[in-house]
Amino acid sequence: MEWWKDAVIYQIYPRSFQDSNGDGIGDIPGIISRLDYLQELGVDAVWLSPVYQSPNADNGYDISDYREINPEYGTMEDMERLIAEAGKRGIRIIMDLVINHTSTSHYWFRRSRDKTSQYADYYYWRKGGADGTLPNNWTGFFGEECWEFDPERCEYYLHLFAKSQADLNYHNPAVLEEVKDILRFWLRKGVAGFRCDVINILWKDSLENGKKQLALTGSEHYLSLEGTHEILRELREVLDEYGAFAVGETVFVSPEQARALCGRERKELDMVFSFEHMECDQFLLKWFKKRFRPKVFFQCLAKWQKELEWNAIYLENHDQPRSIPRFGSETRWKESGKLLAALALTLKGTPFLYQGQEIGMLNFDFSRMRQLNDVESKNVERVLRKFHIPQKLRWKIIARTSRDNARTPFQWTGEEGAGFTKGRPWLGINHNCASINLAQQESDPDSIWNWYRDLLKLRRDSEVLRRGDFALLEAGEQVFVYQRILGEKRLSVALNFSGEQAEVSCRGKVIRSNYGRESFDGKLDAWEAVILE
Ligand code: TEU
Ligand code: CA
Repeated sequence: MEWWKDAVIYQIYPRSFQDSNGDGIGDIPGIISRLDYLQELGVDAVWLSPVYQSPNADNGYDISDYREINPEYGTMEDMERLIAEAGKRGIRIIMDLVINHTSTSHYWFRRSRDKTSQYADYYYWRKGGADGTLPNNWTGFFGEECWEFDPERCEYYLHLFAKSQADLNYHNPAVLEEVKDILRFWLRKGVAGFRCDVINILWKDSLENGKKQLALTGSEHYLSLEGTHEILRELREVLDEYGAFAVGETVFVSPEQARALCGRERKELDMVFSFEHMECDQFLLKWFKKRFRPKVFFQCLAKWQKELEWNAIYLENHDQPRSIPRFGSETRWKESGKLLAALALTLKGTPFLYQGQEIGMLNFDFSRMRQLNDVESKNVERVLRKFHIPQKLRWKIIARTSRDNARTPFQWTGEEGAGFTKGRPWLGINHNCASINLAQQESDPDSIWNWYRDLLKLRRDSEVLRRGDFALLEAGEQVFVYQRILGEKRLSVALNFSGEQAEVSCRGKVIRSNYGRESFDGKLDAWEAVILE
């Protein structure tokens, strides 16, 4: 029945959504207390970033027990209550499935240190060279080496992410069987599906040296290989037992590779998060920013719209800086926030909204490293130091790219603690919460939040917006104009990504305008979005 094609999915980063007990950490009872809010906003499903037991080296993306809830977030009973309470409100729960690696605190890893144990081959263990060289020349995602020596086993283990995130060895069939059991465990509890973390790198074909590259040396040995497709087809069989859904986070994929991962006939994933549009303002790596050129962004989005039958649409998540300062304008916060909402909710595909996006939250206002938590930012700081990059430049690089930009607590109110916590928040709350907060926006009919709510309703009521084909009309330096077409029905969307007026050739009856205009003569104001019939 492909319910996800008509759905809008809301991502919750549990640590930062709602604290219920004053310890400064968001939790599951907190999420439950906000289900009415999500229903009012009008979303159909929630993707929960990981809530499993974890030592939190990477905030839950380092899992130490897939069948336990992190006590900071609550209990298994809380989780079951969340699934049930969400269900009562017509909201499905999607779990984050992190199966490329586990925490080194997982008992599989701990036992894997013993070469005679049944877990000995659950990970990639290798000897280094006699002269102290690492098993190969690969480099990891977090800007560091990806081999760590374990004194107990006297071997190195592979970790493409942080040191305490050891990559699982899918050459050992027992690993996949474990994963299938984990899927069943959660599907039996009633979750609707999974967001599959870095799912296109599961299979490593060999551990030979890679071709030297500026980043991710070795990646030709694991990016989107046939072995991964085979794993996904096995997982799909389990998902199908429950009619469950799967979206894959897929790094460095081309449209062709994406089709091979989520084409209907492939029986693997339902859709993928691609990254190309998120790379428009960077040069090789996210740490090297280049000027954002709307045209490049539009062309990229249009390309993916054309090349894929169905896309997962997103402008924000817990790994990316906020979208307004990035693709819009902080000085025209409200207009550009609404413009980005119009983009996210009128493309063809399943929109994923990230918590706080619906009230136009901005990047953090920290001023020093000490205020950050993100393991990636800390590693990069270390690497930049090693290369003697001066402090000022280091901070500049990290401040605009750090993942903590999206991880500051949700701004429910303008009070101290932002309605997020009565205690000391685990990560600093942005001082702009005095003006940017939900309470204010709920009471303001012209707010970004009310605009999101309105567009969500428009989408629910409009089959052409949900299912219609995409046709590009214009991808210019400032304007993005496209149509959604279903049979005789046709909607045009015109977006001006600039602070200057712009002209477009499409006309029609105004359905929505973020300037509240009633008729349209082809002239768009600064950061204006119009939807025409
Ligand atoms: O992200 C994978 C991933 O590609 C990002 O980490 C990306 O490399 C990075 O953000 C660039 O800055 C997933 C999760 O979304 C992320 O939160 C985890 O840290 C990572 O996997 C490891 O599990
Ligand atoms: Ca708490």
